[in-house]
Amino acid sequence: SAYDLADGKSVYDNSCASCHAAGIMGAPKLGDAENWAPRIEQGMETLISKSIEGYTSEKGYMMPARGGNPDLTDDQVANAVAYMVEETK
Ligand code: HEB
Repeated sequence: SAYDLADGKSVYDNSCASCHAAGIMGAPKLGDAENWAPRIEQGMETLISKSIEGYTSEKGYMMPARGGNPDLTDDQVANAVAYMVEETK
C-alpha cells in the first residue's frame, strides 16, 4: 500500500496508544477485530478523515482531532490509521 506502516507504528505509540491500547473511554482497542470490522467497512478515506477532524459518536464517545496532537500531519494520521487497521485484521 501507499501507507508507511513503520511511521504509523511510531505515531500510534506516541499519540494513539494512550486510548487505543487498552480501549479506554469507548476507544476501539487495537486488535479487537469484532469492534473494528464495521469501522473498517467505512473505508480508509472515511476512517482517516474522521481521525484528522475528530468526531463524537452517538454514544457520546469522543475521538479527538489528530488524537489531540495538532502537530501531526495528515500523512502521519493516515499512516497511524493504516497501522491500526493492519494490526487488527
Ligand atoms: Fe481514536 C475512534 C484513530 C487517538 C479516542 N480512532 C477511532 C477510529 C480511528 C481512530 C481510525 C475509528 C473511527 C471510526 O470508527 O470511524 N485515534 C486514531 C488515531 C489516533 C487516535 C490514528 C492517534 C493519532 N483516539 C485517540 C486518542 C483518544 C482516542 C488519543 C482518546 C483521548 N478514538 C477514540 C474514541 C473512538 C476513537 C473514543 C471511538 C468513537 C466511537 O465510539 O466511534
